[in-house]
Amino acid sequence: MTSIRNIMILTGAGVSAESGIDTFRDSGGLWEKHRVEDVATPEAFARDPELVLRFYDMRRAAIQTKQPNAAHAALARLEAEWPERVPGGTVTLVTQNVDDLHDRAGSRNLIHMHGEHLNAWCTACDERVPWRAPLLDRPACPACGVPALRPDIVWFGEMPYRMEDIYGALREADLFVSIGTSGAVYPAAGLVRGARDVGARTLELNLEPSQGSAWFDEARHGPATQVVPAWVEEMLSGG
Ligand code: BJW
Repeated sequence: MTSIRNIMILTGAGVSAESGIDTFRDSGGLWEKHRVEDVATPEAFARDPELVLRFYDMRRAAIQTKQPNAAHAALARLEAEWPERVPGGTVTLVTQNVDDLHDRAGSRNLIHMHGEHLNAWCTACDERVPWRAPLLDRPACPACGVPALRPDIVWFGEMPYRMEDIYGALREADLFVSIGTSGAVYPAAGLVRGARDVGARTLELNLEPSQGSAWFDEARHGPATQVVPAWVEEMLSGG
């Protein structure tokens, strides 16, 4: 454990499940109720913008009623306290989640690789603006005045955000931890192999084995609100 200095953590929908936010691929998850091709591609938005905007307006409103859970809190605590345990050590949190629960729990070295529900992106002037209200009524962009705002969400076929920063942090990582993700969506699902290539240890914390489980040195299975705080406590106590 003492040889670990830099930690990279990848989170997915499972970390927010116990806050009451639907996952995508579990039974009862979002993709059982909505076809991916109808709501999460640029082609879907071009074909039926009202359907897509309504889907995201509903989810943007819903996340504002949810609260961070013990797993989000534990990861924020790890980021704050890790440099006291290992001087110069860093914790980089990369989330696929588009909710703001890591932000609200206090994580700061945080990358939202698939975008954020609480931003809107203007396709006319390319500005990203904080946004909490519906988009269905096509409001004007506060920056340029054109009614061309879309959800600031990375849809299938679009490039995830800040990949250079993510690969940069991965190259420096001594430990890679994947939490609450099915390992079904790339390039996020490939990060564990990148971590192995640079010699980092790899750990999966998930409710059940993910699609990429075989790539991890170690896996611990259970609800995020239990396994994540327990792991963080272990790291900070030097276990
Ligand atoms: C718990 C729990 C609890 C439950 N405690 N755990 C063929 C092969 C390979 C790749 C491709 C391919 N065809 C197309 C592609 C590329 C495509 C892709 O990966 N497709 C796959 C489906 C095959 N990827 C893309 O298009 C991406 N862009 C891209 O590749 O650009 C080119 C590029 C090239 C080179 C470098 C870089 C880029 C973009 C992907 C965008 C994904 N967007 C979404 C939708 C966002 C919109 C929205 O929110 O509506 O992001 S998809 C959706 O899946 C969302 C999530 O972030 C993402 C990952 O899901 P996640 O988080 O893993 O959730 P689940 O539900 O799958 O899993 C939850 C897990 O939690 C489960 O394991 C549970 O067991 C567990 N769990 N409760 C702990 N209490």
